[in-house]
Amino acid sequence: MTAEAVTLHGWAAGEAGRPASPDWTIPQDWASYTPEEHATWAKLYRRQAALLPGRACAAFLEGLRRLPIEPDRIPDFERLSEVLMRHTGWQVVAVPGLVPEEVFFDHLAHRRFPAGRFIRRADQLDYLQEPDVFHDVFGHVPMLMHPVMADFIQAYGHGGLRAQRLGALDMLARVYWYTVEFGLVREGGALRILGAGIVSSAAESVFCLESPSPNRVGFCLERVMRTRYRIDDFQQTYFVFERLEDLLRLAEIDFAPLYERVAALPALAPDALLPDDDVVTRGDGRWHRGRAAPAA
Ligand code: HBI
Ligand code: FE
Repeated sequence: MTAEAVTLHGWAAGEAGRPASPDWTIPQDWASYTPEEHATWAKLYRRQAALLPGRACAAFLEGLRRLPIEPDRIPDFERLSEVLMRHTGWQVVAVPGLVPEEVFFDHLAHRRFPAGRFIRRADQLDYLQEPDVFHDVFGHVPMLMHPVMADFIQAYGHGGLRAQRLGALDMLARVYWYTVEFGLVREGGALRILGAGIVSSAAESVFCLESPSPNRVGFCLERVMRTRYRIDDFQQTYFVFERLEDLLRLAEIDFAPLYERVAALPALAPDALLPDDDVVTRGDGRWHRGRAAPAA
């Protein structure tokens, strides 16, 4: 595993290997999933369906309800794409797993969400290194039914291509991480889950909202650009949006001058709190104590 192979999610490009086509898409070949694979989906689905009402944000629950994402079988990407296309103009395309960054960004910029075709093994329900169909489809796709997320993720695709040219991908990746993957949002005064990395994880769905351990801090763009993150464990800090629409305001900002400013400042540890932070809850750090590990 080379340093370049380690990406945003901390996933290494696996032996899934070579692209079948220049954009790395492959046929989903829905008919060839085995009963065991559908059973793994069913287990994961049921576990999350029990946890998420009252924890996930309304946009996620609504998207999940309106899409052909069912308890007992892995979704068919063509059926998903038909519904998504009608609502927000997105499609879901199958890829073997992680794809190179420019391929990933190019898909997003064209409103195509690349989703892992494979599903984790039954003995890997809680942790895996590459994004599979459960993380990608259950975690990300429902949010693509919401116009704000639909536009934000496309803007992230454009922003990714630009950040690559500016040598600022690490800073942009932190924004994606703390929003699309691990963001929280306030709804009716209570905190709710926004991020796909959380809604696709049983343990983190509870930890992020209920544990006294992590910090929860109001979202601030430059602050987040400086903040390293955990790829191997629960987050030590979650950033909170006051409303989902604030996400889209980010897409209107020119990041280039921010990259210059932030690059001159020291990066922050995943558990750092600053005097200017809008602290929602100050964590006691109990979970991570004695679990030190590298952070991206
Ligand atoms: N590929 N399939 C897939 N899914 C991702 O989330 C992904 C990727 N390649 C690159 C990548 N993410 C990140 O490195 C960027 O978002 C920074
Ligand atoms: Fe993801």
